[in-house]
Amino acid sequence: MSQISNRQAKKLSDYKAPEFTITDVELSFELNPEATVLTAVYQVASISDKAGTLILDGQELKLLAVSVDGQLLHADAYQVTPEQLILPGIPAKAQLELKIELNPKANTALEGLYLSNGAYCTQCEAEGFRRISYYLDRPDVLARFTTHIIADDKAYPALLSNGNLVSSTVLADGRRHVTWVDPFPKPSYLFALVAGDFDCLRGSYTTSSGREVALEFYVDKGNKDRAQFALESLKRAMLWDEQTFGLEYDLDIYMVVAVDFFNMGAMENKGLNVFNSKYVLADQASATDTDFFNIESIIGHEYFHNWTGNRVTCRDWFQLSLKEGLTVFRDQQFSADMGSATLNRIDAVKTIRTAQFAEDAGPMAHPIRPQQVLEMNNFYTVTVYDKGAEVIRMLHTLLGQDGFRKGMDLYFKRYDGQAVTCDDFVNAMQDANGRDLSLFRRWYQQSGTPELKIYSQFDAKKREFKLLMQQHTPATADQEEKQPLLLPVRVELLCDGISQSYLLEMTEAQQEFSFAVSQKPVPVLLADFSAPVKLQYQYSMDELLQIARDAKDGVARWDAIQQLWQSQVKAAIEAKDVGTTYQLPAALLEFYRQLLIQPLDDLAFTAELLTVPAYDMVAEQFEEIPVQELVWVLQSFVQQLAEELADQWHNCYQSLRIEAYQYQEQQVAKRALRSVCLHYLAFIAGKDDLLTQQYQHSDNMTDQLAVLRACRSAAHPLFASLMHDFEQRWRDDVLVLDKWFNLSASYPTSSVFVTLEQLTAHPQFSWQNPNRVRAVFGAFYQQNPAMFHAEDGRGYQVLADVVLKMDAINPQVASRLVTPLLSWKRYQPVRQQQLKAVLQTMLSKELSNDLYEKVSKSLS
Ligand code: 0A1
Ligand code: ZN
Repeated sequence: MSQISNRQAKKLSDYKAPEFTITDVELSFELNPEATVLTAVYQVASISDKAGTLILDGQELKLLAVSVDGQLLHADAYQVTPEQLILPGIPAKAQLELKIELNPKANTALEGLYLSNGAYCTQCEAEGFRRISYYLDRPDVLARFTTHIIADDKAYPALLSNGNLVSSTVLADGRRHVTWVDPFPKPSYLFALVAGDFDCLRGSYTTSSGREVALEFYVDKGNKDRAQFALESLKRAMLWDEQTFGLEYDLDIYMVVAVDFFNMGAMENKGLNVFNSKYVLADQASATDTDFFNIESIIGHEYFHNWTGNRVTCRDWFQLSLKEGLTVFRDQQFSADMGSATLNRIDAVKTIRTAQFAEDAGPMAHPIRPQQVLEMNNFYTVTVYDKGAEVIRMLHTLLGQDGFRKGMDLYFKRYDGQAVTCDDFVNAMQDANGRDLSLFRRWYQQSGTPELKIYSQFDAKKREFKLLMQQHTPATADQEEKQPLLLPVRVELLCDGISQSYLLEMTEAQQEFSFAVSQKPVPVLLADFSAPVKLQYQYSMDELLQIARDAKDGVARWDAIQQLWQSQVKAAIEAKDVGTTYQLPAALLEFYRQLLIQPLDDLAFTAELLTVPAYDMVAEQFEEIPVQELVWVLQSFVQQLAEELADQWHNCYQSLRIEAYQYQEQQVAKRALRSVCLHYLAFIAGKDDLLTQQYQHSDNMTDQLAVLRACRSAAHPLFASLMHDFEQRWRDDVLVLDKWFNLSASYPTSSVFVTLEQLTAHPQFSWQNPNRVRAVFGAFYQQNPAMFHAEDGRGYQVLADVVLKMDAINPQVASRLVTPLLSWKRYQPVRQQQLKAVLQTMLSKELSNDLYEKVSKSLS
């Protein structure tokens, strides 16, 4: 574990421009698993043109030698601390040469240079380059990089880095020496190196101005066919960015490497993306429709970073949302254009309402531009990413598509090749549109979830309909005082089957809007989820059902059903009628019955409407989460729906004809609806044949997994035997086996505690591999609320033990896993005590900065 010399948080307000910069970097790596030797040559320049002390960042490095302008320095001419190399008396212009030894094999944190199944790879964002070399490891230092890699030619035929390959020669000793030059100045976090023996899938793309770009996907041997979809996705993303934003790719080659050991989803290193293999590899037998969808979206995301992140980068890490919020927004628009805009929007809304609202309500609450950070890796959050994207979306809503595009054009014109701030971005939007966005900027500095209360009044005489709106953001752990925000509120007024749309701009704490109407309308509020807020409005059940049927906006239709379910859950809990005795309203059952008899044209949307909200969605509505009651009520609702509409589920299921698998919109939709039907059918006795039939005879992973998921949720007797079969079939394919790990860990009975022990003893499980650890323990806390919150606190203890174990191996993974333990204030007193106890024990140990920041905040 890294040694912690101090735990000083950094503050945005302390930002200072660097005193030195580095203009050119030449790195030479002689690769060796336990003793890689790096020679790093930097052209250093003082900003003030004066000699001074150069302080470089560095961690866990073995420094072998230092020279300045060709003169080898004596050890007492510089100082090495656990986190810095301090070099006094550096001339205004100097050449610095460092020799460093690295041990990639011992690197289990997967930051810096490490080995993934024998292949060398790097991860430098946010502050990983300092684990490769001493450097000005901050995003506002942009340098041109040249990279030499020297390695055994047989064992590592692929030697890759950023930019273009300029030479490749075999040395007398049989090693190969390659040289890559990246002409675009970049911060160190975008550096990458990969060396290994891969299969390579090649393609090409001709840009709008006619340049030919080589596309290369490097994957584990034997997996080339599984990369085809990712390659096609990349081409679609390249074309989309040209057509939508006029942005063209800028190098001669774009490479993607898929590795199994990776802390996150993927990384946008210039010209050399490194991907978690689960976001590259897919075929119908091994991947689900959701996997295909995620691949297209993440391939798009990393590609879009080439402009929003790489060409224009962040001045400092507090500005992370500058690139991430914007790039998530761009990938969401891309996915919407490739498929269904409504379904994509529904997915984004779910993320905000579950994970992001929970983050705002917990000890790690922060604005999309955080003000204070101890460990940067802790701020790759759903707030910075997804709420950040919502903020960009609001700008898009306020300025319109053309206005937004003008702002983007100005942003690139002004800032290409620079490291800038979120304010610079808003300035470009403001100036391009001649619009004052000062109030809007509060979204960048204020954390928390605004609550928007709306009341309506209808005056029949005046034929006037009024909406009274109040906004209030409750205090968060990081910020007491809150101010009103600029909220774009999309409204539809439904009158006689006709819908009229408006975009209201709320700027004050309280505001009134009136509309001339012929009769009392039903208001559809916050259509398209036009602002990331919690809406409160007293709808009747009839109004909600009318919205679900008649609103123009699909998101609002879906949301009406969500609200209906939320009120049913509350009613069932308040009635203390937990269990099967609570009768779902006849109108709701009838709505479902009709949908099943005559599904909407959009089958995927129909599937969404027919799905009872998940536990985490419902839980977020409660200040104190009644865990067991929620689990129980949701389960009983599913059971009741299954039984009441048994014939309809069955008939609808049977009516959806099976075709040979293709990943194609209508087919995906059909499978989604079939899976929903199947899920309910698993809760009814006598459906074993149907379940077995689908599992045995389907030609794709989506349909097979649907059976396993349904059986898991219903704790169906078939589950054990089907899971056994699945494990036998896929035991040599770790990516697929992760699905089995996931299902095993989310089985909702107390047998899961023994299962968890068996899973970690499985030959394919490895504590060093984040995918495996997340497949087991991520699934346990995210998809098994009944057992994670087991009455005796066992679930908490299991997770706490894993977090501590992981902290010594990989602090980033540990710090993500600890999240569900932090929100102890949201639970009933007994659970609060259990959670606090495990957190206190944790805090008494020597923790990484990552874990310390979160645990200490949650207990303060
Ligand atoms: N920039 C990447 C995400 C990423 C962030 C940090 C990482 O390691 C600590 C790795 C990847 C993205 O947004 O895709
Ligand atoms: Zn990103």
